[in-house]
Amino acid sequence: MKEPRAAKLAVSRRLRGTPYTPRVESLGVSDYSIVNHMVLPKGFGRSVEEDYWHLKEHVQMWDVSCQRQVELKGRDAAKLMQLMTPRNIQKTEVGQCLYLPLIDDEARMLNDPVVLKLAEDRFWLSIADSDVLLWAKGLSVGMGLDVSICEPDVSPLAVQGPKSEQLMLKVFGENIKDIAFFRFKILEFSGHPLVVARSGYSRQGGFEIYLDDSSLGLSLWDALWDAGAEFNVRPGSPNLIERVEGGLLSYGNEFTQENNPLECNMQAYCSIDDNVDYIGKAALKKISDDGIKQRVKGIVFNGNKCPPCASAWPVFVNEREVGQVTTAIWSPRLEANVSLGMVIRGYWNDGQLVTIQCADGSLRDGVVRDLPL
Ligand code: THG
Repeated sequence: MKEPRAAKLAVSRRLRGTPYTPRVESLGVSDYSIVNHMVLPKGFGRSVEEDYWHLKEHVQMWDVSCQRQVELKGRDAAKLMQLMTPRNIQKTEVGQCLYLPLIDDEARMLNDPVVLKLAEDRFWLSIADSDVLLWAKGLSVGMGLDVSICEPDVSPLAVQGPKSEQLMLKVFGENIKDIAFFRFKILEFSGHPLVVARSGYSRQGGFEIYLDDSSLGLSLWDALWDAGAEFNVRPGSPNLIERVEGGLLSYGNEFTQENNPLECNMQAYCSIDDNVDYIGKAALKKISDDGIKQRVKGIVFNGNKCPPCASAWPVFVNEREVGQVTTAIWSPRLEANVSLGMVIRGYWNDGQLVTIQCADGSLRDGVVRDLPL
């Protein structure tokens, strides 16, 4: 498949806006992506490098409403949740967030959501870019489960960066300090209870506010924005340089439905030899017994700033193709190009020398690295 070239997206109701869209637009959003049929603001007229340094020093507000929730609620909610993932969720507590793979009967990756356990019988799957709702409904109907499944009106707003806690303290009070990493609490905003988690798609620390009433979107944005003025708050988005350096993978980029969770470095989230049962377990056990043939690694490579990676670039060792780069960008901190990609067995060790062929045809010397970079 060939990547599309730069043309404007024709917008329509089908490409959904978010509760924060009016503010994002008045702050000068310059680039959108589409995730889960919803806009994801990606740029505000500044370079990715400038946004990167700002994110590592200050605090940013990200409209990540496109991390839509799939809600499972009812007597069989926990049963369905466990059927969908190889991660053992039996000991998960209410108030916990869990990053986990969703796989199909062939142990292929369907999504990698952050799951929130809201109650013993209620879960939110905060999804990456694939239609999990349809899969969950199909399973529920086909298996006759007692669970209701919907996409609720919930739009996460991320506050990320080293000054995020100071900012959040001003809006939500001292309770913010009691939220541990990958835990959430219900905190009040304007008399309205909101789920607030210490999580997010960066390695700089931060929070995600799960706004469950779109009509409060602008007042929530404004309260955070006003509180953030003294911390140099800016609008932002998941930052490509920071994400690659941090080894945060993206469904549809680093891995797709072609891959299994072991190839995606998710072995810690795969229960294979105990008695947890889930769809795809036999297939995953076979893959594990046979050994995987490739896995996601970091690759750092030379040369000037590489072009954007909108299609997979081949990776070679002595003329043999040993993998592909799926995301690549110049890192101003490492003063080298950093990338993520699949590398085949025998060539995936830290320190392996490789050659990358970029979209512009240039050949670059590189080295395979363990993540994070
Ligand atoms: N936040 C929420 N939903 C999301 C994302 C998010 N859905 C889509 C996408 N991002 C999912 N991808 C990731 C990848 C990594 C992490 C979170 C979401 C992450 N991982 C930590 C790690 O790898 O160290 C923690 C894992 C753990 O302790 O379980 O944070 O960003 N709401």
